[in-house]
Amino acid sequence: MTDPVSTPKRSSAAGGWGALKSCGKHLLGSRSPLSGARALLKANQPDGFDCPGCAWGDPEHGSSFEFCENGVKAVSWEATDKRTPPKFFARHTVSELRGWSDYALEGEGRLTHPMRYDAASDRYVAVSWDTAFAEIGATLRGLDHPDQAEFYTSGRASNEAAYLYQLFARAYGTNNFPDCSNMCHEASGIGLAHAIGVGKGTVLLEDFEKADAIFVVGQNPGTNHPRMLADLRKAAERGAKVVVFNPVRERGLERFADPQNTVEMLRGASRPIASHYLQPRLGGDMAAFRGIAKAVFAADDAALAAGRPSVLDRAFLASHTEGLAAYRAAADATGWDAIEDQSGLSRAILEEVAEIYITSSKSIATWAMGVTQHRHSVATVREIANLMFLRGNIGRPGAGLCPVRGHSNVQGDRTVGINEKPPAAFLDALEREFGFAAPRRHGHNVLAAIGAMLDGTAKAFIGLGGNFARATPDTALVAKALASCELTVHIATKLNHSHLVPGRVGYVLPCLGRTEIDRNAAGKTQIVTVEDSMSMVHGSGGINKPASKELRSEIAIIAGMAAATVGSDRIDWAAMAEDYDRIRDRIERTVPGFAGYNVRVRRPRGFMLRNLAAERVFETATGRANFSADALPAATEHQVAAGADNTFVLQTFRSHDQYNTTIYGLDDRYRGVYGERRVIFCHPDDLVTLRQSFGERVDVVGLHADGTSRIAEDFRLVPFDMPRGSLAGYYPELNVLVPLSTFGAESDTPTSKSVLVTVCPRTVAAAAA
Ligand SMILES: Nc1nc2c(c(=O)[nH]1)N[C@H]1C(S)=C(S)[C@@H](COP(=O)(O)OP(=O)(O)OC[C@H]3O[C@@H](n4cnc5c(=O)[nH]c(N)nc54)[C@H](O)[C@@H]3O)O[C@H]1N2
Ligand SMILES: Nc1nc2c(c(=O)[nH]1)N[C@H]1C(S)=C(S)[C@@H](COP(=O)(O)OP(=O)(O)OC[C@H]3O[C@@H](n4cnc5c(=O)[nH]c(N)nc54)[C@H](O)[C@@H]3O)O[C@H]1N2
Ligand SMILES: [Mo]
Repeated sequence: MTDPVSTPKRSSAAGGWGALKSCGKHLLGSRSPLSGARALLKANQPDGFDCPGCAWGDPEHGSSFEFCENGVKAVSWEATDKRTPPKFFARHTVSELRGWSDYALEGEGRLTHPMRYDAASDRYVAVSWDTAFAEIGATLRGLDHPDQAEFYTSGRASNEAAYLYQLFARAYGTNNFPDCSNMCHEASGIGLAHAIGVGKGTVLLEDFEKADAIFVVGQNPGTNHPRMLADLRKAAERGAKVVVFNPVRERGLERFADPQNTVEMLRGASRPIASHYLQPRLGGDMAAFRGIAKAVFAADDAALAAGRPSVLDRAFLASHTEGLAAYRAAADATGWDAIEDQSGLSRAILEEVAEIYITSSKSIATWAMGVTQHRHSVATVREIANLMFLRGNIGRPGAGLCPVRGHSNVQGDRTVGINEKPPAAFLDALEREFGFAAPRRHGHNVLAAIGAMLDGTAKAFIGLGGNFARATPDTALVAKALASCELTVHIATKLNHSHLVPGRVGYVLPCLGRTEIDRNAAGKTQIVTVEDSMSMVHGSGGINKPASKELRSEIAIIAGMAAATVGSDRIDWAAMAEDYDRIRDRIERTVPGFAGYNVRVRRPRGFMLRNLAAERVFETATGRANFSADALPAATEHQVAAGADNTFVLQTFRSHDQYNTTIYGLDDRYRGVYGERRVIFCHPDDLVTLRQSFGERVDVVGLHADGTSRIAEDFRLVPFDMPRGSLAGYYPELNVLVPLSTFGAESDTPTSKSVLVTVCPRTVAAAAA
């Protein structure tokens, strides 16, 4: 007999005392309670630094300290007083460190010295900055062609660092810019560019104060954008409807206790957030939104037949959009059976949501990785936009589209030129400004870069932050790709697995973090700037003493490599590194929207990059907002899995104690998991069957038939409120199952939220391996 299945004990509401307690623990655990706490008081303040946690906007930017548990973790993780000095590397070979967990590696603390890999001893050994720059420059210059180098960016880099980085790579001669955004919101950027002419959202924070309905699709803000919860909660309190689409019942979207509200904290009270919680099947959102649109069209037909006013915004549709008729035809052609089967949601509930949409005068749709990491993500983003267009929910107060970004400056990095397909106008501007011939060939994104390293056409990998080897699919193949390079360079704050697969020449270069004071040679402190999800650009200046005297800013490191690679005749790299105002002047002259950059960024809230779509000016090919009329996918992975025995679709998501590949702790409090990460969530009925067949711990085996076998070993099954036939577990441990061979149409984003798998008993998979 197996135990009766009960869902695990979860904390009763998101936020609240659990969050405060957890903060204390993380501050103490970081062994830096004082500088950590001091740093926190300066997070997202006008004279402080931008929180390295997430990209949610900051309200008054300065009126009150915005409390955020996961912001605390991000800040204290960086402000730790633990160090990973050269003597650490002397004690451990790289092969040995490869056996450590991500958690253990970063747990050693901040990197302190530039390190070079020594193959003979299999150890990293300290070197001088000059030696590092000279060898990196010589190796890059020695390649047959600049396109043999890949310049990766993780979205934490400031505007100034990112701009200098793209300038370096382009002056060297390539547009190879694989970017974390390729694995993240790429589908939002592409889908929105087609739909509204700009790959960014159209709402401001204040719009959340005005909306009557907010659709929150495929995201878990309780963990990943905690400050967003406060805005959702205020909206819910005003009576706005918050309609959630998430296969998994996430605690943070159900109830939230605001740690800033003293009365609420003392009473132990919490507030409901979601008025409606819909649990679509994985990849079922496009079908769900198509169903809602169908119901809106039906309501409109009925209104017109009865002589009532149209429920659509006819004036907006006529003057500002293109393709309504084709979209209507596509909606008519999509049957309810297909919609119900693919979404897993009933027609009745979708009609109810349509009614909410129709009765709301202002609606916002927000989304994140649950939407963007499927094959049909671009089509899904466009379907969300379609629905919003129907009632003119764009470009007016309280209404609009809001992709909620991941890394704190991933949006800004794209704005200032981290783009493997740069617009010609930007390259023209660079050429005018700097007087070199910018490369015109489009470059590599993440998947193309991995392919090029694997087949030997790429020979150098430079990483501006991030953890490429662990964030990407097919972990073993990517490790092989990196290790086969002539040159690997990682600019980083802490040690991670990407550093442990060095190329023939391998460097790890330690940099200042955002919380640290950045002084130039003359002793003047420097600020950098970032852009949040609402296109607000503001300054960020660190306040902590640097973790080591040897650290340099990302900007100084890029300038050092650039000078050693392309020389300083045309571009005075050192001068820009000496005074970041000079970089901002260059950005102002080459990127639209930055007029008066150095003045405006020193104002308390910074400034907003004008987003024309938010003013109903659509810079698309048609000059209008474009409907799309895509058919639903023939079958989602969920539908494929449903037709076969012991076949599931797996999504990989984040626990409450992690920041991407950085693991802060082993708990996932809101989901009731403590002290472990090797868990697979499944529906309680699926759990009963699986447990009877295989026992408590299982292996998970990939089913994408592309010639690569994939096994994730030794996971504990945990019952959870989610659809049957789907599984969920943590990234990056499960990236061994995510195939390089499946990716989003147009976006090339790995399908991290729909991986076909089967479950095996521990022994069978181990024997097969
Ligand atoms: N503390 C913390 N903050 C972070 C991060 C972090 O790791 N830790 N990461 C940052 C980054 S880079 C990013 S991109 C964001 C990520 O923010 P999220 O997108 O919230 O990240 P995930 O944990 O991947 O959560 C995806 C959510 O989508 C749901 N989901 C999965 N598949 C589907 C689907 O098919 N349909 C629907 N409707 N829902 C689905 C999952 O159940 C889960 O709740 O957060 C940023 N902020
Ligand atoms: N299976 C699966 N895979 C995914 C995802 C998923 O949901 N599922 N999500 C994807 C998403 S949304 C993203 S954005 C990517 C993230 O991919 P990345 O951005 O590559 O990964 P991170 O884990 O954010 O990078 C962490 C490392 O950054 C370095 N670092 C931290 N702070 C700084 C700094 O200030 N400067 C510098 N130079 N380095 C710093 C540290 O060394 C740390 O080890 O992963 C993607 N991969
Ligand atoms: Mo992301």
